[in-house]
Amino acid sequence: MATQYPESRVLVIMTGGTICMKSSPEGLVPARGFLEQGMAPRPSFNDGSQPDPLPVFTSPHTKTFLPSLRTPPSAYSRHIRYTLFEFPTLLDSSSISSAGWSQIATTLQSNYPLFDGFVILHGTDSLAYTSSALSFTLHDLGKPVILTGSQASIFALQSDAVDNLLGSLIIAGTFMIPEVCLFFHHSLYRGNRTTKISASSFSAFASPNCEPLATISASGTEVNWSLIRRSTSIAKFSIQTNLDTAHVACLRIFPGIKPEMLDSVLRVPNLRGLILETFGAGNAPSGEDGSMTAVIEAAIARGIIIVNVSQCQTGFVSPLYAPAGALVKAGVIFGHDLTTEAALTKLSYLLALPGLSYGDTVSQMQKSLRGEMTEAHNTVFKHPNSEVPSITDQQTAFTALGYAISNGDLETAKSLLDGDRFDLLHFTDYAGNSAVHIATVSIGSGDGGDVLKELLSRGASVHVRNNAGNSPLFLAKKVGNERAVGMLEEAGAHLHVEEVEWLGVKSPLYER
Ligand code: ASN
Repeated sequence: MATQYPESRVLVIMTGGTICMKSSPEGLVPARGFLEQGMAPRPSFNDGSQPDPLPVFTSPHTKTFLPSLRTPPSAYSRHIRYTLFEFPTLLDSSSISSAGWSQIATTLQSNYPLFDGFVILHGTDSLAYTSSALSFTLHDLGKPVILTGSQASIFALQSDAVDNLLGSLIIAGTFMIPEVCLFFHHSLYRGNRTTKISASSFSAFASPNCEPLATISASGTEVNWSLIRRSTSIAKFSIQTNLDTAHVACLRIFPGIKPEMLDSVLRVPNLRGLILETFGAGNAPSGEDGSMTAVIEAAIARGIIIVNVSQCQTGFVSPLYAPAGALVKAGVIFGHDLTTEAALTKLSYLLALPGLSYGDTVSQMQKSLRGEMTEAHNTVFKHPNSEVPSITDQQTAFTALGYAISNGDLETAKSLLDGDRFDLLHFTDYAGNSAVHIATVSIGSGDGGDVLKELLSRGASVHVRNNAGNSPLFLAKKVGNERAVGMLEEAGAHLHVEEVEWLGVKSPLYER
């Protein structure tokens, strides 16, 4: 059925969790048939238009066509067209492992050019771990990846499943937030900042040291664009699989802990790293005559990386008190405000990176790689005179940017982008054209390409489509601007499925 609104394509990946569970004699277990039984019968997930099946790679070399559905138009005048790929084995998320994270990452990589955004359905028990792990695993991500689940099954009479899933679908198909996020109970969080705080409340997750990236209310979705991170390296999306969770451990310090207990964990054969959950601002007992500290020093001398994170939810670890100072002297890395989930998965990720030396691992551990920790210089930009720039101000600034881009005036473009209009990178004109669209059609053989390069190196998205559904790459190909085509492809751009048809390009990705 033809529709007057554009559509975004979203792939929903089902890994299991309560959201799809049904009762069994053993208790709740994951059940198959989520799209047909859980989504298709609900009008908010299905406008009744019966769209064609969509191609999905169920493994890197196996493409199948899976049934698709379309939501009614959202408040953003857009349908979300989606399909759902159920993993062959559905898990209670307490059984997730590094292999499961690799399976998710590989599925995202194979299907990356086919969809505008991704929603991963997952149990809540280990959701914060998986969200953290994926944030490191996915390199140069340019599209939204949103993890969600629910506290009650979608088949239960009273459940949070519909709200969590619908909110995730709409955000993934509407806003170009190129991060691994966790959406729960009306809030979108940076995945690697989250932790599960309730075993039963619908408000099950918190992000204690980072504000939500977006919130949904009756007045719509408010995105906090100043917090959104964008990859600023001009590179294509790639993945790192097989995180080394087998050689890291986590230990919570408690009053009365004995040095032998710590020592026996640190002597697990082939252990490479330990996350030490300490008291308050990073303190641990030094033991009688420094016996605890001696155990730690000896382990570090054997090449084990020990990371200090706080048992407290907010604040950060620092060598303010003498016990924490002793840990610094012993060579323990201070994880600032990392959650345990982020610290554990980050260390597992770094240990899996090929060719990373011990020194590099230690130094990467202390840097923010994906916004997982607050760095001193990581402050959110706020203009002193204007709390939030008004829409008219932004439009004026964006128009000025458009002129600068059209004239190939790099200096003016830079000064506008440097100013207080940080979100000019995601702003669009009345036709939905972003700065990258404008640069793409403006650059010639002269120095105009510098402006496009500048935008890309500031993290401007190559995947945003204008109101006509066109990506910057499509425009560049249409006008035969080879220079722009090259630059955009280098930054990971690809044609959207409908653009392939319009241009008459042959692509094995989309053919049956
Ligand atoms: N045990 C479930 C899981 O994590 C909990 C949930 O999804 N609410 O798979």
